[in-house]
Amino acid sequence: MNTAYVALGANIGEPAATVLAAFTALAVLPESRVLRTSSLYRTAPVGLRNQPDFINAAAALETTLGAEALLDALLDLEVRFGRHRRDRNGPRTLDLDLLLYNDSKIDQPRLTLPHPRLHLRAFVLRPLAEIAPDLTIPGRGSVAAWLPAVASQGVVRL
Ligand code: PH2
Ligand code: MG
Ligand code: MG
Repeated sequence: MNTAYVALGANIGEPAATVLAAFTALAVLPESRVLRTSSLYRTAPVGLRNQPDFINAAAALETTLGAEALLDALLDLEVRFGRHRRDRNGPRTLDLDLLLYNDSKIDQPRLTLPHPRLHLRAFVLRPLAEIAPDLTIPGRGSVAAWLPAVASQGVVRL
């Protein structure tokens, strides 16, 4: 059995409803079980600033899917929620990012684990710290230790 952490984000349509529906969709993924889901967070856009605020959240899964199969399942869900590939960096109906898979370190074109920017983003760290306060990011140290560095990023727990 494997443990995986997934980041959820949405900022067009009905983002809060979308993220809640995505929790439900994760719960019915094959060979997988949702262990924990975070609160929803309203977050200021990072990167491309001129776009609506996001709703972000995180989920912990237990799964017998391998990391690549899980990634495929997540990308499939994004499409089912109306995601178009043109929205890279721009507004999106649903973004599902695989953050961690056990303590795997993977560096492949399709998949980098741990997610390479996870430790720099309050919109990922805050929900993750809520569901896994003692979590360690392989090669980077604890989630808790990175939180102060991102304290100035606009994140409000709903
Ligand atoms: N996702 C991005 C880029 N910027 N900003 C916030 N607040 N939330 C996101 O989920 C997000 C972002 C790329 O996936
Ligand atoms: Mg993504
Ligand atoms: Mg993303």
